[in-house]
Amino acid sequence: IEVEQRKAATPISALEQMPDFKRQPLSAREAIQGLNSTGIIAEFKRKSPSKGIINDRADVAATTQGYVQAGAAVLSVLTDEPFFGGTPADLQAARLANPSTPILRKDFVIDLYQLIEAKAWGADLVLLIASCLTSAEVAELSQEAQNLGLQVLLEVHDEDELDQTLTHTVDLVGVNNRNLKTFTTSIDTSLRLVERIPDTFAKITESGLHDAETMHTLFRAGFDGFLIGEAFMKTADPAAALRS
Ligand code: IGP
Repeated sequence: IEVEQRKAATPISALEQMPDFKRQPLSAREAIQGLNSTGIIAEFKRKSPSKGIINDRADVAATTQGYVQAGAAVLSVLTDEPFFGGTPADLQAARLANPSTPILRKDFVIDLYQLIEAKAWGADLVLLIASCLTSAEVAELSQEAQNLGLQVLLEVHDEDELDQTLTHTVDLVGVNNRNLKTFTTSIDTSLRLVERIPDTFAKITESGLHDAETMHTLFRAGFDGFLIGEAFMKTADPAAALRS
């Protein structure tokens, strides 16, 4: 519904006029798989359906800049307002504050229009969630993202989603440890699925990561990247939480 409203207010031709639409996107994949990368994708998230308000004071520019200084390889910025309290302005502010770090537009992408928005707002990659899309939609949207020069992180929760939706136009595969029905997280999901992801994709483990030991276990299991939100955002100084 909000997508329809934005479409009516801002035609594609207007998005294409925005300065960042012409920007050359950065490679999240390289940032994560590079030799000295921490592999950390640090997320800016004010609230969530599972936790309610996590942090309603943090400033997006200062927080994302702090994340980068603390070693984040990639940033993730929520742009979904109803569930996560994110806005397009958050993504644009993160872009402005961090010119050389890849940024993920974290949202429920179901439409080509949202890919064009992502590019216009300064994102380098987009999330496609297998549980929200058919395999044909994943194929089509990931191809369109690639045409725009955006990388794609495909999020899966189980073997079926992975087997049915994985396609060569995806760059990174994320295993979400959060069960969307119960909201509980278990890294067993990641440990189970990692072997099924071909090495041609960067492998990301998402959600419920709170300590270095768990990350080390997941690193040894074969993950290149770690998507972390709440563990940082629930503190008064999210970037300090990443440093420690
Ligand atoms: C981060 P956490 O538990 O560290 O805050 O999780 C991220 O994985 C989570 O925000 C997320 C998400 C999503 C949010 C994963 N997939 C899809 C919105 C939509």
